[in-house]
Amino acid sequence: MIIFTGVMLVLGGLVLAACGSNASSVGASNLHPGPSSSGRSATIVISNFQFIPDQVVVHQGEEIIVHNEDSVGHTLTANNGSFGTGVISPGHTVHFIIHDKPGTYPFLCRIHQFMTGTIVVVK
Ligand SMILES: [Cu+2]
Repeated sequence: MIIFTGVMLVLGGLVLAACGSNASSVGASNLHPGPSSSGRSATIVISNFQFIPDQVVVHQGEEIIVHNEDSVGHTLTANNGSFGTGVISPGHTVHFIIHDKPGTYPFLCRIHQFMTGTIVVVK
């Protein structure tokens, strides 16, 4: 697991380096909130039974980071079941990657189905 993480960090560094030169030309990059906005990742925070933001635009294969700030567990699950985090415990963060083809993917929390949002996947 440690080796795997190290490889991921190396790969992440390469991706960052590869993207560095054209980052300013990627218009969608400013749609990604949070501390990871400069890399190929998007962050969604769950707070007060809401996904913040409730709409994110990501590139295919981009990492999505979900942090649960609430005191109860939540999930972020595609309505069509194609992706999902499983239950995120209070205070925990999960990372996942969307491999779905470009399109619009509504999602919800399976536990609290009034919690909804949308992930838009672009090339
Ligand atoms: Cu929930």
